[in-house]
Amino acid sequence: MAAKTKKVIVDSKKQFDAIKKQFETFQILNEKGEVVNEEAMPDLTDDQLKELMRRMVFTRVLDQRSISLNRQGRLGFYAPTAGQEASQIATHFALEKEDFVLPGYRDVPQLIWHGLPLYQAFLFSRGHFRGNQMPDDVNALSPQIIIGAQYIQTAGVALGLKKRGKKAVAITYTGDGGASQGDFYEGINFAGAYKAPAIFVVQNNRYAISTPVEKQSAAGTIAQKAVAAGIVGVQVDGMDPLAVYAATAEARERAINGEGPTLIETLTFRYGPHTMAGDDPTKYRTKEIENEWEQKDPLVRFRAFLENKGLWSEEEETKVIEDAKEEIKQAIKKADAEPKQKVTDLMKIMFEKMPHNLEEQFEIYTQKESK
Ligand SMILES: Cc1ncc(C[n+]2csc(CCOP(=O)(O)OP(=O)(O)O)c2C)c(N)n1
Repeated sequence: MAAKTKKVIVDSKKQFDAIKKQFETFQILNEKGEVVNEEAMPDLTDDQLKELMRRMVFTRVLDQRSISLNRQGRLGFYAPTAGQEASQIATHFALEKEDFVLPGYRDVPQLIWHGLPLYQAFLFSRGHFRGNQMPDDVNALSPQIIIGAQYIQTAGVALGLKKRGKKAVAITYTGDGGASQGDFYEGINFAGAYKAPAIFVVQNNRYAISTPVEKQSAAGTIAQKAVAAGIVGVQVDGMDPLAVYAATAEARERAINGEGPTLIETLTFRYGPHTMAGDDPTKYRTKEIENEWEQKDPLVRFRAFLENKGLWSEEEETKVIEDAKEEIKQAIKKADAEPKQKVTDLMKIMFEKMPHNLEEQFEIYTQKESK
């Protein structure tokens, strides 16, 4: 039988308390849109503040329209984004065009703001290969479906940027569920060891489909997982666009100055279902929880902040909404006009040189399609 030690080697409470203190949630705007952290206010012009709001409103409209287009059978795969606009749009707002974006399936808005034409985003949703072909001037990969895999790819892309001497970063996104994957740990660890200019974002929307974050990990925060990788970690109020922007801008600065990657955990919530493929959130979360999070809404909060500064009005927002609806309408038309994809298209884009064992099948399909 093992003898009981007399000395307390680790005071577990002390250790956990110290970690908790280190990863307190960073916030600039409270739920009412009041500035509670003046010294952390990012240096954004009035026009930039308005542009950030415009992009978040556009993204909310896009979400609403995408959900109804999906219900009409006009879109395929769709993962709702409402509630997560600050986490998505304000992280992206801190980037430059030369930065690389490696999104997950819920991160189509960041791709659009990075330059992916909207009609191509709709084609992605329809499983059309054109939706996965980034234009040459858009530094991005198409959305990753394998949970966490983009974290490893980001470490590699970031290291590539560093080796080529580029002053640019690679940013990636996953959810709280993704932060339990092996790929997540491998990605942050590798990037840390090589001081690769990466920004790893975890949008902690509290559920991995129906699994609550409390069942995901015993760690008090996801941000603290950075410690084991020897990188900087920060937990941010993910419903506060200014805090999200400031934390990302600072992470970018560190990355391009050779100080290595940052793990950013944004505390957020998705109002809708996990995807449009039959998930029913009422089975795993209460109306009270949903109401509680809706009080924190990033658009409501940022609108109040801008209105107080005399920078936003109802008319302005109505115009953004109407313009967004029109843009979406035109993009759907353009997606509808795209030629249907053929089996031979898929085979052609998959291989630079067709493997000989597929050549026969390629011939068969070529003949079938010509009829
Ligand atoms: C490797 C892998 N395992 C399982 C799945 C199935 N799956 C799709 S989404 C999902 C939950 C992911 O949750 P989270 O990372 O929290 O992101 P969220 O969808 O909430 O944004 C799972 C398990 C998958 N796509 N890939």
